[in-house]
Amino acid sequence: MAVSAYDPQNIFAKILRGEIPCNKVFEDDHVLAFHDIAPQAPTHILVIPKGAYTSYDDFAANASDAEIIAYTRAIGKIAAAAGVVEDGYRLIANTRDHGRQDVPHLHVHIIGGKKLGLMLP
Ligand code: IU
Repeated sequence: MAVSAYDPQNIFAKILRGEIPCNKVFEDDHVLAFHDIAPQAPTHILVIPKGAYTSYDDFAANASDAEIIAYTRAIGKIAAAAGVVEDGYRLIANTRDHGRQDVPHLHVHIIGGKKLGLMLP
């Protein structure tokens, strides 16, 4: 499937450019993480790569190994720093239309801090 073009006006692109503020949790050369504006649980953090990737499939196909390693490691480090590792948490990457992705810049949700509901399709 062709990857849809990246929209540089999406809200996370604006956050990355500093045009819109965020409640930052973590940042390095490749990754930014911030608290979700509408948290669904006591811990609800969004982790995004700094590169212009619409979705996970785009990232997996087109990101460099360094970006992929940095992103993967950051998600684990951020979950640990948020204190959710011992009790457990959920990683979600809503993807494209059927996956109900609202913001077309790859983001992984780290959700935890309470016993979560079962996920239904
Ligand atoms: P989704 O996976 O694309 O559906 O999730 C988008 C998330 O981005 C959603 O949980 C929103 O609450 C969140 N969000 C945000 O944190 N800050 C914003 O300015 C906007 C959305 I717009």
